[in-house]
Amino acid sequence: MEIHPKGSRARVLLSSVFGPYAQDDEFGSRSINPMELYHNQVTRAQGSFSLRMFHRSWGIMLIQANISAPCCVLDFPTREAFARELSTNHYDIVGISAIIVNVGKVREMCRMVRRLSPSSVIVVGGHVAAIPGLEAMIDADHIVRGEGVSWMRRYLGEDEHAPIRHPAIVSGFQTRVMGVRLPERRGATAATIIPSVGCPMGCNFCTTSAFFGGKGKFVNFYETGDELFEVMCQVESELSVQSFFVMDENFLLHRTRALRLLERMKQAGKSWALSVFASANAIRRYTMQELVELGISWVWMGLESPNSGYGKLRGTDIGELTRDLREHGIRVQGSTIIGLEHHTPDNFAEEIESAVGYQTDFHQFMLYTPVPGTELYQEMADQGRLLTDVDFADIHGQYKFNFRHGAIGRDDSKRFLDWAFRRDFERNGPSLYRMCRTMLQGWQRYKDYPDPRVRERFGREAKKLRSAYNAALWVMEREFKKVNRGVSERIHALRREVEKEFPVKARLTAAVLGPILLWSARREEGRLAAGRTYEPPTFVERRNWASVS
Ligand code: B12
Ligand code: SF4
Repeated sequence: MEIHPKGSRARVLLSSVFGPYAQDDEFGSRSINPMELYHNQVTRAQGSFSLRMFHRSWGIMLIQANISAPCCVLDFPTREAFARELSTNHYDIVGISAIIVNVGKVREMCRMVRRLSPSSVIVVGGHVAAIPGLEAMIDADHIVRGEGVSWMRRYLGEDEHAPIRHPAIVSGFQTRVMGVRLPERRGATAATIIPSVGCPMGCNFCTTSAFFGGKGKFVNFYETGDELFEVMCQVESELSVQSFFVMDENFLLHRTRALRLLERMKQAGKSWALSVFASANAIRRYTMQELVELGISWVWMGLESPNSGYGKLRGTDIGELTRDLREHGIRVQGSTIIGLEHHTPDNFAEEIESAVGYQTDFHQFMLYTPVPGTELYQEMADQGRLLTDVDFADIHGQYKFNFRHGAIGRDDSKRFLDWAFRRDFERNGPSLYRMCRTMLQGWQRYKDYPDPRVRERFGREAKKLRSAYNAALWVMEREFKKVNRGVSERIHALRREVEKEFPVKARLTAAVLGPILLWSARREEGRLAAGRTYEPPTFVERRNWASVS
């Protein structure tokens, strides 16, 4: 492979695509597609109770931490900030990171680089690279498919097999709920850890699996539980955290690594909490005791319909599994796909009712979407079912089908999707309430557990439950009377139980903080109704910069 003539002395800019994001514009921003994980695709129908926060662009942070060239990461720039960076600093390489929906922005950014920094080499990476024929759509010098750290190291003439240095990443920031922006105390937010990319299960629609090699393939940054443990200790001390957002598509699938991590955690007395993504078949390979002792406190899992035939669900009673997890204090984020091949207008409501019936703490709904690069995309293309006039900016699973479904029309796909979100909210209540319910179950079950690490973890959660969360329950109970009286009564019962567990503190906070939160939640409802949106701030981070002459 070609190496940049300046090697490690080349100056590198790594940028995410420009905002603002939560608006409709000609570059592909969509108001329906804000830069907020939960509000975008999980809690978006939950009004002021929606959990809102931003996440940094971890791919370019990881690349920056693993090259020795002087490198600037520009995250969430505006077009003006991107132009300013290009004009005020000389860059030999400009790397742009994007996903498919943002291809229009990549095109514009390449154009800007050619104009403002004509001698820069343009490298485009991330999921956008999966678009067939991308070379003809954008003016870039290199389009990188798959893992980027090793590519960039090779391009700079560095050792691509050197150990991966993990950056200290605070997983989310500017969190707000019920109109209140949560204080950003050091150590209060989980750190992101990225053990691998890709997933060997290779479900036909899965874009992350396909991008990193497909079925049977993935890239491990940390092979063993020992390596992972060391990295987590390093990040723990850098950020003073005890909880981790583990960004691995199927963390529990790597059982030997996970169990070795557990061993090391036990030896060192680590009371860590882990939020993970895992498929049902992977979760089933652990006992509840193992999961709890490993600190699994939140799990994101696919709940594709039992009639869909995906291997990861085979032999699993999803209702029982999700209930079990919650009863052991593990919050469950379910993910349901709308518009699978067997869905019809006749069976759709029943399928959603059964998914909603799992009562997971969070529930993501996504349209079945053939995304470029996946097996499903190829199948649909071969069958002539892809709709060719859909803008890439609208292919993300939260708008309308980009293919011809056998029984459901395009406009109906959107209606069904919106209905699923609404139904989940109305039937189960705000996710914030459901989370509190699971946390209480965990506390009640494990407060006297023999392993002090486990007691300590549930104790930390209980602290939140008896303070701000109980005040939030007080508000939700009131506000939900208008939506579903039955749910409001369930919230009331939960609040009573919390107050029985923590009689003084919980009652006091509900009485003092409750009315303030109620006021702020109502104010937020007003703002949202008036069209208020939220955008992440721009980050500029330079590394190895002092060595630049
Ligand atoms: C965190 C996250 C977000 C964050 C935003 C992060 C950000 N700052 O942009 C939030 C929550 C806001 C978000 C939003 C959305 N997301 Co998102 N997100 C993720 C998630 C969970 C993790 C990304 C990550 O950091 N991975 C770990 C890093 C290490 O991997 P990576 O980013 O792929 O980077 C590696 C390579 O791609 C490559 N690389 C990346 N950039 C570059 C740049 C250069 C120059 C080079 C050489 C290489 C390179 O090297 C990196 C290291 O190997 C992924 C799922 C996943 N498992 O990756 C989905 C994912 C990226 N999101 C996706 C989607 C569709 C969306 C949304 C449209 C929401 C939706 N409807 O689903 C919105 C779009 C928002 C917007 N307006 O742009 C899809 C992308 C699909 C696709 N094929 O394009 C993914 C893959 C989820 C999925 N399986 O469907 N997302
Ligand atoms: S199990 Fe999940 S992450 Fe793995 S391929 Fe299937 S959908 Fe993708």
